[in-house]
Amino acid sequence: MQTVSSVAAGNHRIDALLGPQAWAPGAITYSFPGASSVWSTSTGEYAAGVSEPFTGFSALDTLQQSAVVAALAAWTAVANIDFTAVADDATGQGTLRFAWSLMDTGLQSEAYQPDPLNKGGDVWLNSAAQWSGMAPGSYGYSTLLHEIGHALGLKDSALGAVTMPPAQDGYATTLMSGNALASLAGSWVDFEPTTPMVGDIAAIQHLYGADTRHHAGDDVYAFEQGQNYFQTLWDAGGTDTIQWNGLTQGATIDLREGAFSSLGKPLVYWASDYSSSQTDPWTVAIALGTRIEKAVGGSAGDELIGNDLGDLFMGRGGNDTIRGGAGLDTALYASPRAAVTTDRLVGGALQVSGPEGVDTLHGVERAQFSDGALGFDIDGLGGQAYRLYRAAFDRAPDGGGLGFWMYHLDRGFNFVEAANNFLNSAEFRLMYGENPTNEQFVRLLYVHVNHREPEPAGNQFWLDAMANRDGAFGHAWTRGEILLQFSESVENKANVVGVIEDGFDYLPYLP
Ligand SMILES: [Ca+2]
Ligand SMILES: [Ca+2]
Ligand SMILES: [Ca+2]
Repeated sequence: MQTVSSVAAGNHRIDALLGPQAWAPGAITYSFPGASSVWSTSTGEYAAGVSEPFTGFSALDTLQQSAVVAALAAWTAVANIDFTAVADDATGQGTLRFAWSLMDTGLQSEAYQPDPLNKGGDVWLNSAAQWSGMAPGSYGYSTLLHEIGHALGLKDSALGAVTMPPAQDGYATTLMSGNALASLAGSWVDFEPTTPMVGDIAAIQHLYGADTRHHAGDDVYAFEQGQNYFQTLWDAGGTDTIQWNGLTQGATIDLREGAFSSLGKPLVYWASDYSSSQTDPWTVAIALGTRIEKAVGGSAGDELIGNDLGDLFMGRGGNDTIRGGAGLDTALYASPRAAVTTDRLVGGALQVSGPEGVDTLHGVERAQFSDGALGFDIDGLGGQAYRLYRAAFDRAPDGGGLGFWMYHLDRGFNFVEAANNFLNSAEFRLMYGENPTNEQFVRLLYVHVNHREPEPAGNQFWLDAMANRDGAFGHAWTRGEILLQFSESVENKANVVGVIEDGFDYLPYLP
């Protein structure tokens, strides 16, 4: 099959995994050689009569073939690669071929990298080596993933001109590494990767493009206490959830690209000679370019970490720590609003206490309950909408109205336009009169927002701004702009903060 030269990505973690060639675009065939298979002995191909395929050749049994098909699928899931099974006999054979051979006992397996030669893409498994089955999680299965990586054009992470930085030269980054744990040369792990890992996915996508159809819908990735996991999630789109079903064991779920979550049994890493071991809780990574929108914790205390976008968090039972990061983040509760109390802690975090435990929320802007919601973003759009109500109407907002405006402001509705809507409302006209003069308008703002008569200098300032006196204000400020200035004034903020700092109630708007 035709090959193309690999082009460096300029990204060390990718380039450390690139072999010289990859397959040209198009479906890649594979086959399982048997007794009727033929092997080229032309120049550059297999040497006649010696070594593989002529020494100790045997075919894979059906169980082993199934394991190969699963391992191939693990690569097609992440990259724009399609495999087609073909017969392997005198009339033809696949580009990738999988069979047993008899090699040195020190070798587990080997593969020929992409090459226009016939043997390019051939994968040989050593029948003299130890194989503890080929189920996902076994060394046998990860060996298949590794050799298919070679057969597709990836190289060993520690060989060649560009090598993986030592801190990343382990399975957590790449199963093309010889170390299970990056800091421990030649180390082993009790449960092997079941998918290509973060670096492998980035490298194979660099060569072939990403699979943009894999799990493109809404997916729930559920993980169970007591189970082993070691994998990377590649998900092409949709609204997706990582759900931890732990009963007594807490998890960390980290929704950031490239980050690891601790889900299931910790991994046990062993030194190359099994003289020592260490455990590591980090088992499930999110591929670069994959966005998971929601984290659901288990019954115990969990840590849920968001990415830079708007995340959804459901801590469920236990005392959870939730870190929203950037974006408009929401904590979800099954409890009714009235069952929960909230308290803003020193430093700004929110403590939410109720039937689902005592949770600590950092950088989480909203909480949603079975029958209502709370806004915590007193400096964000929610707090601004709340203050606009207080400023315009001199009262606490009604939950439905506040929810309506938060919904639209969250989605980019112009704040001055929102203020104009308040000015034009029947409630405002009742308080300010149908057609107040500028002087009346400013005085009533002082009375309703600041609860006092205007001081002369301040009064004059607003009147000057509305007239753009001497051109000093850029333009004549509209009443909507003036209302917003009062709403976001230090004085109004100080008047309101005590009421809203532990969260302000609203009813989520459902368009
Ligand atoms: Ca999805
Ligand atoms: Ca909780
Ligand atoms: Ca976030």
